[in-house]
Amino acid sequence: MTLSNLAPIPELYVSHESAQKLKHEAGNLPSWDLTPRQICDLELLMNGGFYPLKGFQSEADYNGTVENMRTADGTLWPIPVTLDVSQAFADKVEPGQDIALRDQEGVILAILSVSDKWVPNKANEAEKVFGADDLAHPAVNYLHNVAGPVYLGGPITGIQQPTHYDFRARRDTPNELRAFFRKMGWRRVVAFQTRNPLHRAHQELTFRAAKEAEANLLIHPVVGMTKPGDVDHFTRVRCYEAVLDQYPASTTHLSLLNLAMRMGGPREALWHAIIRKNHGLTHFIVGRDHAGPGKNSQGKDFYDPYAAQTLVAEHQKEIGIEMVDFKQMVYVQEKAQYYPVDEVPEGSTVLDISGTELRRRLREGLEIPDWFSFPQVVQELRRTSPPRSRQGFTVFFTGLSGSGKSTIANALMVKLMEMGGRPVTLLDGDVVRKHLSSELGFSKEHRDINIRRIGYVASEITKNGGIAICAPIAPYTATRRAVREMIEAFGAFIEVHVATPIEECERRDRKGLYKLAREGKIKEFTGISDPYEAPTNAELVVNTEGMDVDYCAQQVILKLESMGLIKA
Ligand code: PPS
Repeated sequence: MTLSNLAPIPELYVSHESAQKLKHEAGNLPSWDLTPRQICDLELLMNGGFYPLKGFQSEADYNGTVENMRTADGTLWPIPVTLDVSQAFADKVEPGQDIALRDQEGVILAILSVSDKWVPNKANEAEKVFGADDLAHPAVNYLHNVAGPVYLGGPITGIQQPTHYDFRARRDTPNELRAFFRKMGWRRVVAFQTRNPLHRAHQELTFRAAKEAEANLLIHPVVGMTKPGDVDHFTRVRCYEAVLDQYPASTTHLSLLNLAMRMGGPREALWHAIIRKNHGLTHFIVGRDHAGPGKNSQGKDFYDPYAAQTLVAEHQKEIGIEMVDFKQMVYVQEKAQYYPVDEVPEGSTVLDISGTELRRRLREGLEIPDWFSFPQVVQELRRTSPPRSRQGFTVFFTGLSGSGKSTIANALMVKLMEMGGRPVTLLDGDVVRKHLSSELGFSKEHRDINIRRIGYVASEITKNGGIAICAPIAPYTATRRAVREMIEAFGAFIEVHVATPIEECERRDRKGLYKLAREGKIKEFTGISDPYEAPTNAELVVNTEGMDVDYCAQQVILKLESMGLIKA
């Protein structure tokens, strides 16, 4: 029978006095401002969640992890934990040097003694770790479009843990959880990993899993980073708290895990199991399509839905944690009860609501039945996900100079203002360059900064329930995708490709810029001496050739209506 060894796990922190001293000394070191994902990784490195790693992986450990899920000394470790940095920073640092790692406010959290610096083969990392070099996978997209080009590795000296102001009482380090289990006399505990709100099926499943394993239950949701577009963790935690009452008193605990998920399916499930072992758990629930990222660019699932269970089953002994495999629970109408899908009485009516269907009902303000979820959970979800017609959104026009973006955007703005209900802001290319980006030129780097600024402002507007209309050229696919992700975290993103052909734009030449560009007097001019990567998956394509502006704006209005964003 599996019982936990609840002795403390090694952490990477130095004593309080040494930390104070180190902090002073570290002021003179080159310092790296950690990204949100790196802060999550660092926290788990320092508090033992990633035991036995002692820092960001060296090149040899990284290679082993990528190629065969083992670090150089043979330890099972399926997901790379590396410090990606910019080329400019990498040029300033050499192996043998110490660097200070700071959070986003500039607080020094740790010192990294750099032992390795290398340029990774990202395509290979994507293929081996995530199964495909396909940008539809969020971690692959992160790897190519967010992560820096150079990796640094080396041991960490922990100075202090990252500060969290939210849900402090619900966050536990591995040693805090171990101490809690010791204090409660819990020697068999099963963890439930989740990045979604809990509904009745999950409650039923976790309750059964705990019963089967004769164990206490730890609801261990991820609050670091999850899949772009997930319900935000503030809402989720309020939902988890509401569900806690549904379990028998003092059998169940809720603790938040500041992990940055990669959505790596089977490898990620294995990683989750190791992390749970480090938190003092004896059992771990692995469900259907654990940590699955959804569909690939061909519309197929990235992973076999049961590959995660197979991989964890193969390694559970080595990790020292027992897998409890998730039987999908479905509601049987005649019995008014949940059943594992393989135990449903013959001939009965099975009811289920998929995640997509739930989101549709929330979006459209439709009924969510009591058999599906708890009233408090539905109420929380409705509070943060009002129907689409009351949410913020962004209409993002992209197209060549002179394609008609600004004209349609202006017409759209006044039509939306005429309808009323939500504040409307127009972030036109030229206007932004005057007020937000006046120091920028038209190099690739500057265009990217410009578009990201627009994306940031639009995401804030969207988050706060307004309508942002953007109309820059935005010539690069990767940057448009980054903006889409920033915005989709808060509301809808409608990309409108104003696909007026270059010949027509040049014929119009409303600002006389094409002529100057042809004469070489304006450099890096989009469509002439600089690329325009046309969108392949825009929500709407309009061509202004021979069309009047009003008609084009009307097409956008119809699109918004069909998406439920405005009411007829
Ligand atoms: S970008 O690429 O999205 O950052 O461009 P954007 O901010 O939309 O700015 C485009 C406007 O700047 C004028 N302009 C140029 N455009 C493209 N390439 C070069 N080199 C250039 N130099 C100046 C041009 O008037 C664009 O406005 P629109 O409304 O698109 O015609």
